[in-house]
Amino acid sequence: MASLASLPRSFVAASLRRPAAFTAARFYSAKPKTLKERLVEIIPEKQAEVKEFRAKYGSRVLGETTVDMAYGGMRGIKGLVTETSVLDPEEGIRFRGYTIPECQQLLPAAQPGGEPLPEGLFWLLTTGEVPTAEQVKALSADWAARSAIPSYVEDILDRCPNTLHPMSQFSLAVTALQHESSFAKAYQNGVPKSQYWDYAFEDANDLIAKLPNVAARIYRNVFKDGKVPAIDPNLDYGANFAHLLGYTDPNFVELLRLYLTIHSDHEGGNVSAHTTHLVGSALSDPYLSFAAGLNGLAGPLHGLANQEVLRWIIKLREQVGPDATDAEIEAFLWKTLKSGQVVPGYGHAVLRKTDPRYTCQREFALKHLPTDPMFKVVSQIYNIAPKVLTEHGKTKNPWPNVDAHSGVLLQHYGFVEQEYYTVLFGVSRALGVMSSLIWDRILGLPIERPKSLSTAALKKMFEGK
Ligand code: HAX
Repeated sequence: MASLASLPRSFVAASLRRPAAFTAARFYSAKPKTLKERLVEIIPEKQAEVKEFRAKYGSRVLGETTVDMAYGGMRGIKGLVTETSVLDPEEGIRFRGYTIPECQQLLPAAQPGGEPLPEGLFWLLTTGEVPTAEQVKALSADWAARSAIPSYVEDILDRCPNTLHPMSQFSLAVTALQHESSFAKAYQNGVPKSQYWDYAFEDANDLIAKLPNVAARIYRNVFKDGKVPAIDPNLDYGANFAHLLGYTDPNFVELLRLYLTIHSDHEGGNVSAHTTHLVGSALSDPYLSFAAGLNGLAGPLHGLANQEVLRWIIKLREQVGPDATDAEIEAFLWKTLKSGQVVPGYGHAVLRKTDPRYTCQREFALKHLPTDPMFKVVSQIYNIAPKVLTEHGKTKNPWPNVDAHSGVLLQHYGFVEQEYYTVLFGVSRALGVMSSLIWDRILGLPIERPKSLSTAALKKMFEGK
């Protein structure tokens, strides 16, 4: 065993600041804790915290619900608990309390100063703690070891017509993977409720690990020659996914790591997160729950907006030429609005400022592709669209969201197949919704069943008839 004197001073100082159990583990074992081992330590404390909080404040009022809220997509109703992230209308997302720039600083990267590894973000979302580089490396290896998909799933994908949208193929394959669910099997075997989280954890990690193989097979089948290379057990998740898709440029790999990190989680009320949580509340296993969430992500007002943005920009360039002036872009924005369509990539149900996920992608573009002609158009739109949308006077938020920028980065590296973009979003979204689902089962959250009313019932409440 190492003596205190033989250890580097920084390690000793850091160890002394850590809780006793953690410090002891670092001393007596050379092996860092796995994600599951750390989670096992955290769970009793968090369960007790929630129990105590509910006992004290369980009957307190969170807010009021108006008739307009009930008709208006439940906007602003506080009726969900999601532990992994919170969205502030002005500031944007915080993952377990950390902003995106903070995550870029704190989470382990593949190289110094590089983009965060999505495995690190999953660790953070699941435990609330920033992992060490060693812990993330072990998680990368664990996911690589779990990554194989059964041949019947490959067959299902290989039989899909190329014209079936990649998101439909994705959802189909995830539903078929349900055959592998350890949660579903454990439930059938009568496992007690206190152990549900363990099986949900295993399914969540298996599912996330298998997604690059599923997603790359769809990409290769629909757009390339159908051949998918093998996972490299020495690569991290983002690098492996890029390799499976067929992209080797190190800057593309960095982009994918950033992409997978920032699209992961956006608190609990968005369609994909809420759907996954809702379906999971019926104790449908993580595969079925996530497939449901993917079907919501595939809507044009949600994740499909990234495909729509690039389509819209290409249409703009086709109509006004590659060097559109500001006036031409403004006219195209008005034309879109006057024809009753939305401007894709702009507006948000919660945000009231530029989405920090947009800003960090813009920073990536300024660093790596400042002269890309499509980036120039995206920047021009950013200067013009908020003014036009404000004048139009409908949207509560005239600023860009995450989807306004992602496509232009991908196309720079030759990834031009827009219909596939939402699949990339879906792979990332799994990190957020799966960590949330694990916590749903840890906290023993019940089946979700809000109260609905008819217009007749509402009228009776207020008009007495
Ligand atoms: N262009 C034109 N009109 C817009 C608009 C936009 N970008 N954003 C909102 N509006 C309109 C709405 O359609 C609505 O019109 P009606 O009253 O006629 O129904 C009105 O402005 C008020 O809407 P809101 O309260 O500001 O926005 P919502 O919370 O209802 O909707 C949306 C939020 C994101 C769905 C909306 O802004 C939108 O459709 N944006 C374009 C699509 C898009 O970019 N979606 C991705 C959002 C981020 C995300 O989930 N990514 O996955």
